[in-house]
Amino acid sequence: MGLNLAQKIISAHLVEGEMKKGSEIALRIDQTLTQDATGTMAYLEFESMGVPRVRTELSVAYIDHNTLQNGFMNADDHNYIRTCAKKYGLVFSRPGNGICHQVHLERFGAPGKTLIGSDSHTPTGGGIGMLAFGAGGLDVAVAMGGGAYHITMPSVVRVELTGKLPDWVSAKDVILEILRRLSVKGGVGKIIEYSGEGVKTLSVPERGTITNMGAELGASTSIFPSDENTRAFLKAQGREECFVPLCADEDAVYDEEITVELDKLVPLAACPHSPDNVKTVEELGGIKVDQVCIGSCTNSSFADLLKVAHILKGKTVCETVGLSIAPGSKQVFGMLAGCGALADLIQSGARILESACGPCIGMGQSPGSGGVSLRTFNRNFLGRSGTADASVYLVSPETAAVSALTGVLTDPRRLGEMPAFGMPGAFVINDNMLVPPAPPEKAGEVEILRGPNIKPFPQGSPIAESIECECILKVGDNITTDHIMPAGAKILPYRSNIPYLSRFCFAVCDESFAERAKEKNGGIIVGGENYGQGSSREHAALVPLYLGVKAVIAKSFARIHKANLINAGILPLVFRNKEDYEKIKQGSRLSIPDVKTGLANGEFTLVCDGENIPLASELSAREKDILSAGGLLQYTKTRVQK
Ligand code: MIC
Ligand code: SF4
Repeated sequence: MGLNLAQKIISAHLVEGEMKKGSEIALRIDQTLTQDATGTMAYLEFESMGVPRVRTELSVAYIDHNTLQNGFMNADDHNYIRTCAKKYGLVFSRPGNGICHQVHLERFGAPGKTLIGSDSHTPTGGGIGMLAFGAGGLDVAVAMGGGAYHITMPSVVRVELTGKLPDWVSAKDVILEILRRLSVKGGVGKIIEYSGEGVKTLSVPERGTITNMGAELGASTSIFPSDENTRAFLKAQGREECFVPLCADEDAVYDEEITVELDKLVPLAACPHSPDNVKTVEELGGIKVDQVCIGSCTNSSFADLLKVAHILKGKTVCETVGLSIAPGSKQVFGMLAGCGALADLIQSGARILESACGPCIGMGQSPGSGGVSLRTFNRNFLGRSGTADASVYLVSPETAAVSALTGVLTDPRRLGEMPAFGMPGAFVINDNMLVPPAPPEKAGEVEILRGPNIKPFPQGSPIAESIECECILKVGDNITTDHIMPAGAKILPYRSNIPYLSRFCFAVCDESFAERAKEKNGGIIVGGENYGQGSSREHAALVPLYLGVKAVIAKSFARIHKANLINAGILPLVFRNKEDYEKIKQGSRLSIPDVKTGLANGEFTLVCDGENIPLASELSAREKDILSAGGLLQYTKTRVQK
């Protein structure tokens, strides 16, 4: 029986376990990446492990999220990460060099390699045939130290692409269509593997758009084969030597199969406030638009922005619309300038932002109150734009650009025939913003700079015999880590200061949560389905830990957040009978007697206001040991001591 592509890369990197769906496997990790909003914590954790140098083939530290520098905090964090990179053996991508996923695809991604990154959109690397996972900072720290990455062996879904995209319909519409069909929970526990004739019609950056937003499906990762288009991209990036052809065996077996007919697709939009709330641009009609933002790790490649420049050339942005554009990398930015397209963007009235995440994570460009914002990004969660009552629609760059001109949501197909926007034969290569690490013999001389914004992080304690507390918060389905630990310009600068961050925990759902949690000395949180979807930020576990949260009981969990809870030493428990969710109220008195036995056999009894509710834990033997020890750091330290 043949192997699919995901299985081939997994088997080449398997260090523990069996490639059996649902069982825990450990993978050797070739490359890691961090960004600055999760990176400070990851390097603090790496330092506390006491490993002198990274042990991967390549580790890169990017600065792309917190670039507003509104106060000393961001710059302090940059300096901390820069000096850590120098000392511990990482490449440092300076602020201004671009968004981690875009730059990684351009300069480092290589087919067949494994990559983990402290950012949920790390699967962008699947566009170049890597097996790339988003992970919590601590998992990345362990991988930097040479440790394996543990996951539950996912099932593999084959998405067969047939035909070719019509004019003005693009890669964004492909992934929006898949989100429409599968929902934000549809990819949980799965790897999405693309194949079929349609694959050949998509370039690596287009594939990257699709694998990037596989994160919104909740998928473990997404991957494309490595073929002649991959070779052409690597060659144009001056890295043809990294090319290896890779695809599934002819008789490969998949757990599920779906087909997407590219030629039948139309321009789509994800409506507020979820990436799977997808409708056609046509059926939505001419909604009035106040703002358009183009960029992010989903849609900011050179080809994307060339199309935008072509649409805007010689025209003026509608007078009631604010258009901002952030090129994905210095390479993209520089090439737009070189070919004159940047001048077309500027002349149209677009406001050009630096190459960074920017508005995607609420760092500026918040829409006005009640505003409608069209964005080429990947997430439109409530409040993420920085304006609580804004309506954010996720669209392709083509739809965004034409709508910026008309002032209403507009179908780009009205532009008529589309000129060819081929990939350049050669990208302009200038790696001067990638700083190499100090050679090992000089590493001792590098001083780590720690500004006052960098505070120690909370650490878990060995599992308690029993838990007695209150249900301090009850929330519904699909709670994102943006709800648990919001980002945005006011909060993001404090990512290395957990005590300060804790004031904003769950503020989107309940402004009094943090105060209450402190007053009551923590407690238990109750959630619905897919609890913790979205961003990989481990702050969504570390901050609740700091506030005294002992356990989260949910109908189901999102993968990365569940791992982060375990790593922090917080028990993730699920209802045996989902209807029991209704029995618990915020403020209910809860107790879990005999936690240790529960952990050992996976069965817990929750006593809620006198009634017994059966709970379960879905944990591997290793995860149980981590929770017993009080988190991954304690677990790793005791293993090292032994
Ligand atoms: C995001 O898109 O939400 C982020 C900001 O990139 C996060 C990481 C973070 O919270 O720092 C992610 O996707 O993991
Ligand atoms: Fe940055 Fe947005 Fe991509 Fe997250 S989703 S890495 S914030 S551009």
